[in-house]
Amino acid sequence: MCRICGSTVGEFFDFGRQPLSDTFPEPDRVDDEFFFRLAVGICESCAMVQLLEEVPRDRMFHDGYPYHSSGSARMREHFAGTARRFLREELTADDPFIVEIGSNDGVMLRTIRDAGVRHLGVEPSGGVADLSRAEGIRVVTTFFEEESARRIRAEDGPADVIFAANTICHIPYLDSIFRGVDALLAPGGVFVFEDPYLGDILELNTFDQIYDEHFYLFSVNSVRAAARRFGFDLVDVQRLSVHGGEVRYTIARPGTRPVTAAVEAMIAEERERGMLEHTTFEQFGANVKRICGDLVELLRRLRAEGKRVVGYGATAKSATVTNYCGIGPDLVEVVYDTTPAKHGRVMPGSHIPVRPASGLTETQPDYAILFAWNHEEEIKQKEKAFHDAGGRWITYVPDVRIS
Ligand code: DWN
Ligand code: SAH
Repeated sequence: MCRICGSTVGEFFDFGRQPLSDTFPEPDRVDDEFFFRLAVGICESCAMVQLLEEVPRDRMFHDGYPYHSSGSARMREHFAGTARRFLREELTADDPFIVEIGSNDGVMLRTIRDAGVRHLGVEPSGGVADLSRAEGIRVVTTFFEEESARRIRAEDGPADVIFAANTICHIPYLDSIFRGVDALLAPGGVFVFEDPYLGDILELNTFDQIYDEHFYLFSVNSVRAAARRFGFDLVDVQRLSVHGGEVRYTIARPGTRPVTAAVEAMIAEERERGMLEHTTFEQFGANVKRICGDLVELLRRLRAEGKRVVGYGATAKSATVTNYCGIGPDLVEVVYDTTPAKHGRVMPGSHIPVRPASGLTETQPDYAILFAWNHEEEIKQKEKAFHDAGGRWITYVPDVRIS
């Protein structure tokens, strides 16, 4: 049943039993991993693409949540720019107030703090929330939902901007989110969120964007329908190139802001591209199987030739690739990553060891699969020595290739 409108959800791909994508077990604790059925479908009525099974939120977002948003220079720049735009265009009233849902380690709010503007991060994962607090950012360690939003409104007053990046698509209970936004948002305020775009996922075959935390894969069409259903207008959309292609949605109370032409234009484009037709999703499923087949074939061949293959970037996304395609330590001996919290642990489900990124050039393997393909430019530049010494990158987006 659709989490937004209650209609039937037509399943189009089943990845089978999958682990939590951001839980990296200690090597001797792999027996108590949590698994669920990762399957994805589209609502026959409102076209919202969503998972069929929901993982309880406290299993995913807790004190040990390992993802640190500030780990990428490009993302730090992206969010500094986002904050500057809010400061320039939205936070211009007397004593403005901005709330961020899923503020993580403070990657966006840092710039707001520097400007001396009133702010609050709402972040349930205690570890990353503490990191931002240590930098003087104001954060409450809790889930954003109707109740917490009402509390914030009572204590801090209305928010001129409510922002969320890569977070709203993680939240199945959008009804409660919108009721919370309704309680907290100033009459002329905006609710802005950005998430991976279904159009880009279909075009680039980035099936690894599908994992436990990504409950929804948004399109402009489905977000407009959801906003309307919960009493808001989708007033603007903007494409972003980060994380493999995203859309930033601007939502306001009905009639308070003009709707830009971009909204209708993108919906028309989605219709033309067949983003409402079942055959499009069947084709996507066929592409997923082909890419996995090609990748495993390549890895087996390299293995047979005696080559050393590693992974780079212990991303949440790579949990789907390794576990669905069946890639274990026999094919990829180690995954290198810059996140201290992931070091000495093993990858979810596949149990490939995770080690510090310095190992790439120290051990100089023959090939590295770029699991963090969304940070390709930054990583290839940083790890230039690997390539210069003859190392080669393997990618699987949008097809399996050695570069
Ligand atoms: O939606 C989400 C996004 C924003 O972040 C969350 N559900 C979880 C997480 O997803 P992800 O793990 O797929 O995100 P990234 O940004 O692709 O992860 C990059 C990984 O690669 C991190 O573990 C850090 C690592 N890394 C590295 O080793 N060297 C990253 C860079 C930039 C590097 O140079
Ligand atoms: N905004 C950051 C973090 C994205 S990761 C970025 O774009 O890089 C997703 C974040 O959402 C995690 O830090 C997680 O703890 C948080 N989150 C999940 N459910 C939430 C909720 N209901 N309210 C607030 N944050 C939530």
